[in-house]
Amino acid sequence: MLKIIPCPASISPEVGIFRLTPNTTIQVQPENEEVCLIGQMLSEQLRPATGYPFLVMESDKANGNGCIALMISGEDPALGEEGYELRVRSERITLAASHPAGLFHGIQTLRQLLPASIEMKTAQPGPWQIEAVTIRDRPRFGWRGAMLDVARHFFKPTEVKRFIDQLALYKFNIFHLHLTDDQGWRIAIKSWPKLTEIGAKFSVERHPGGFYTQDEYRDIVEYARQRYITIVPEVDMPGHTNAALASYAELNPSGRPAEIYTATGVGFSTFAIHNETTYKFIHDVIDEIVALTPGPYFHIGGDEAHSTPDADYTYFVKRVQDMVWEQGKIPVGWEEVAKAELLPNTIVQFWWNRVWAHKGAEQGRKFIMSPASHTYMDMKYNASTILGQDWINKYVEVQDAYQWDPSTVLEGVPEANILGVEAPLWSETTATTADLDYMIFPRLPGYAEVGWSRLKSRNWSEYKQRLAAHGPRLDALGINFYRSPQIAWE
Ligand code: NGO
Repeated sequence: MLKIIPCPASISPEVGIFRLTPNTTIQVQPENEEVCLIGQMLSEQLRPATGYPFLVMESDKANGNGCIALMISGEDPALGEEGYELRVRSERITLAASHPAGLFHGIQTLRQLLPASIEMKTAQPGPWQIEAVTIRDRPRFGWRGAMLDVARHFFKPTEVKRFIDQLALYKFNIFHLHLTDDQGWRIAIKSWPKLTEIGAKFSVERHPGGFYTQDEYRDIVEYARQRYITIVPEVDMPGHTNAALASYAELNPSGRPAEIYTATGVGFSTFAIHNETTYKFIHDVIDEIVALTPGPYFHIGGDEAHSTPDADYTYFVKRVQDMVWEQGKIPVGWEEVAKAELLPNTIVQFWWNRVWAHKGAEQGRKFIMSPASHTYMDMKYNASTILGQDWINKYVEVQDAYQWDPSTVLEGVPEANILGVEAPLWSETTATTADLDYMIFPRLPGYAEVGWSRLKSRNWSEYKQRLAAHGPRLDALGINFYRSPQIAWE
């Protein structure tokens, strides 16, 4: 059994074995810069553990022996935008896709066909061999996301990139950055500098805060883009705004600045809804972030605005979604936004409350599925998990994270209206990379499979065995994961 996560659409075993040797080269199509870059990334990926050079060579005939050939083939509707075909034979490996994203995802499969020690940073003994096989693969959903809350605890760009690498390994293509909340504002806005001078000082419990300069943010976006991951920036509003309210008096309903807040309660903050300064502010913020963000989405939050009267809330959501749309992005909001009349393109992110989510379904909107009961990576695994939360009154063990299906989460939302899956990591209780690793793994590979693999090929008792084989891989990557007793770790 091949231990690939997410499970590919089709696997056909063949006869033979391919061996990586010091002479193995990576052949890329000439004059295709993107394929060339992917070839370089593959070379860098394989070099440390093998100690082999993996020269990247341009060649238009993928028939050399002892090479890994990467190529863009013609449009193959069966592979779609992100699919790939990987052929391993004793003579060579050929990876083909209609688009570069498919090649990138195919490389992640190739990594998983090699021994776990391929992920080590220092030279390992090998041997580095792969049994012959043909894999044809493509994702079920186009939105396979994870979210990181950098507002409750700030995470440095290097820490964020580490998470992006983890997402890439499991073929995620969306990374949602929750950039602002009551406890912190994490992105520099040049026209409103106090947001970061005041609003970025702290994290929860007055732990150190921080923020991304616009260059740092741009660099994160680019790092993700090279891994075929789209950044979705979120500015949460009109609630969850205390950091902004502490920075600028004029955004408050009272006209007085709020106190800095570093506890973890929710639902107490709101922008002044009937003050034009609020909309001037939001316009500037969206404008600056949009200029740094090539991806098509902008997330307006909208959750838990318990201090905003309902009529004000719907007025606000309508105005802000219009602003996002006029500034060229597709608005996304947590399910509460469906209380308002939504633009045809506004996307609803389901997390908990079915009443509001159903309003979105009645409006025929597209959905991202993030049910807290399955996808919240800040939920405890069991009663003895030290980190994390349990407000959902349910623990989220590895099986809960894996065994659910996006198409049966919400009645009245046809599969055609489900863009996919997203797993959020809220950071009230997680302050370090080790904390993040522990809450993210080993749940994350499960979300990858929920988003990527066909329902008929998903089966918990078989998945458990594949996940068990990822233990040594996560160890090799230095990931501090939860050794769930549900899994017979290898
Ligand atoms: C809720 C809340 C967040 C919390 C999170 C904790 C949403 C969408 N709003 O999810 O502010 O951090 O729960 O689990």
